[in-house]
Amino acid sequence: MTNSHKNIERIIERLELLYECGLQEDGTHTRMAFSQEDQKGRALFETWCEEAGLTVRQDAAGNVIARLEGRQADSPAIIMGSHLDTVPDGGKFDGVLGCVSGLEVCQTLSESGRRCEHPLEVIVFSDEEGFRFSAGMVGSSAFVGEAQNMQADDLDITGARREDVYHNAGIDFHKMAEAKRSPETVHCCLELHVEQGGNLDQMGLPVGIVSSIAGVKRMQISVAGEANHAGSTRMDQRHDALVAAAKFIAQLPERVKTLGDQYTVGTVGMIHVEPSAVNVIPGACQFSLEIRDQEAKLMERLATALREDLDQICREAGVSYNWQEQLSHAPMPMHEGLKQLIKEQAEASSIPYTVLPSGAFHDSLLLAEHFPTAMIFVASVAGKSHCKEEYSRPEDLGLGFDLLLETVLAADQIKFFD
Ligand code: HGY
Ligand code: MN
Ligand code: MN
Repeated sequence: MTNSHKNIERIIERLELLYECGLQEDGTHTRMAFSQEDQKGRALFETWCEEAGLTVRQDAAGNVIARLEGRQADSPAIIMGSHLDTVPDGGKFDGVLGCVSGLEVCQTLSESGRRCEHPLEVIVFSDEEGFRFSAGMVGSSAFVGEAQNMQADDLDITGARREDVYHNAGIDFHKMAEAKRSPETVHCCLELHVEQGGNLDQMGLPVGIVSSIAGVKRMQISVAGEANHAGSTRMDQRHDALVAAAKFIAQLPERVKTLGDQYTVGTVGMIHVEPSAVNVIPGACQFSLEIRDQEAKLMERLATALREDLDQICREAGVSYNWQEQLSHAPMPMHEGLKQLIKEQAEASSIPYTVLPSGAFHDSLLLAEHFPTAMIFVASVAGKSHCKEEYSRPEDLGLGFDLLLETVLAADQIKFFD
């Protein structure tokens, strides 16, 4: 089966309709996890699934699970999962492509009267991005049975309590563990996703097969100094929390370069100063710190070195700090047998590809620890992502969809992935 023009048209139309669910008053587009906009997008997606003849349910972690039965009713499912929540003013493709393409696989097979042996499931994992509560992959963590460092009283970026936000989204915070999926009900997991980097675009390739997914460590760092008068406090009498934080942040790129390898990245994405007044020396400063790499030991070494840097900078500035780890996942290789299967389908369909690591994390990072899991990338033009300029060419989307469809059909013929 190869991609028909209709598939791509329907995929692109759905990407656009979901994008518009996130339209904000200021013209930006955001579907923050558990927000009205996120729920609007999920409801629209559920309607499409029902119209395509899939049964739809939500698990205890708010993951949407749309299922198309196979010939062998009680056999384990082939899962095509990703996410619909976005970062602030994110693009049209991140996460959404995997959900919409998974639905397109099911709809294409149904419309052509073809049924797989295995049931097919399209899963929308909740809160993959994690910018609301600073720790992502909430739905997939519960799905694989991995407890996250989450408390009912955690406050999100608007000051709302985690338990209340989840309750308003129909999720009982205290029952999320019930979402744990038993491995014998899963045949394999496949995620189609935009690369979110520029490698494929630079190589002029439409698709990639992911070798491994970078690990991630996310910390919330609070620096406490002394608020004081900006005019009457001499420079040598100050304990300025922002200056200490700024010193640490300014040296981050050099430290990552010195201690890391070609895949190591370090980012401070959020910062907050108190009392944040022009004539008051900052008494407190909180910022996020995130490091990623393809090698767990290197990430540990870098985190230790950065913590020592902060310790020294704060001692010299006469301020104190708190280093709180919020998210920590080791890098994960993708399943060898599934990667080989994707390669075979690409070669059989003469789809040019390369094998490459993922710098971004995905729900598949967690799925891969528990189920046979692989990812297919579609080229991101100029490598742009997590911004409105995110774009992938329709012809590349079509080849990505073809490869996903062919891989699902091939995986359906395999008895068991060890
Ligand atoms: O941050 C990430 O890597 C993913 O896009 N959530
Ligand atoms: Mn994503
Ligand atoms: Mn993302």
